Amino acid sequence: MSADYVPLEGYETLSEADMRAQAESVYDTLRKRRSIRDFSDKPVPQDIIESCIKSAGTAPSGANHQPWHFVAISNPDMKRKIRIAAEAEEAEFYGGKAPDEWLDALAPLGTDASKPFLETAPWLIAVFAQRKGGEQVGQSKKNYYITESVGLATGMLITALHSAGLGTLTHTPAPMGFLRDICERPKDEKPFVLMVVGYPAENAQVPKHALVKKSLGDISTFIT
Ligand code: IYR
Repeated sequence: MSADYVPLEGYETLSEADMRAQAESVYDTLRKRRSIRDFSDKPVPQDIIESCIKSAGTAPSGANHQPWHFVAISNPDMKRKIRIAAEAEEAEFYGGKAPDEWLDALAPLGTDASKPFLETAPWLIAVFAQRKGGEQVGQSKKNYYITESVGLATGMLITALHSAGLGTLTHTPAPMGFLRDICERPKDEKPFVLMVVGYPAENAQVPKHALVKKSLGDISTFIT
């Protein structure tokens, strides 16, 4: 089968000044993102969540197989089930399973096995990575670069949610197998991350240490 190409659309060449302003403006938006653990129970309309998931679905992926599935949950019974299962995993984690080095790394966060936000926040988005799939729904070809693809899509989801003014927590209760069962997803899908989404509570607090990001010089090397 030969490749079928069409003209590129949707790129507008900006002046360097506009490009600079745009790039700085995106940075200014993204640098304000924080992982939130204190959520308001104020509802968020479903259509906003849908738009953010559509943004995530534009991510690049191996062979364009789009190896992801997003389960968005606002149903209180489902949120409760997820909280109970996640807290059971976390109780084991904090109660002896986690190595000391890991617990030391988490100490500045002050996290523990209690996860009330899984019920308080109006939306949970369980992200699944599909081992099998294809460009068309229902195919079961091999997928490629699954972790990279789903990671990119999740990053774009977080960017969309934050840009829409919502707070998020990237939550990874380990192991997450319970999410597949509760969300009734097939065996060849692996839970990737559980995004907690909503408005930050009015007096939400964030850990001070996470405000500090590595500098441009620390995270990059320019070879010109
Ligand atoms: N899943 C646990 C532990 C945890 C692990 C990491 I790495 C974090 O950055 C934060 C928490 C929990 O959610 O408490």
